[in-house]
Amino acid sequence: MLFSKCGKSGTGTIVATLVVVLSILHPSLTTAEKGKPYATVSKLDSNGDGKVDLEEWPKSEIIFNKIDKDGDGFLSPLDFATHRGILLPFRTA
Ligand SMILES: [Ca+2]
Ligand SMILES: [Ca+2]
Repeated sequence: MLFSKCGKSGTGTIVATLVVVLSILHPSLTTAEKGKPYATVSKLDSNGDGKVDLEEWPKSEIIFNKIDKDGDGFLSPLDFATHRGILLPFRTA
């Protein structure tokens, strides 16, 4: 038992159960930490339209086009998530 050292009254078991329940209810708690596609977009999005265009993109156009999976000329959170092979987490901010 992973949390068996946490206490004599079973607190560790309760905490472990909560962690499992939370990770089932909110898979975004784990996936959001993995890629942060929303954070990536908001960091680069200087005109605030919610996506990154080529002028806002600091790297090469070749990389831009690789990440732009739907080919609309903008990098959205979904483009980044798809590019990184992760599910787009629920938006929390
Ligand atoms: Ca933008
Ligand atoms: Ca796109």
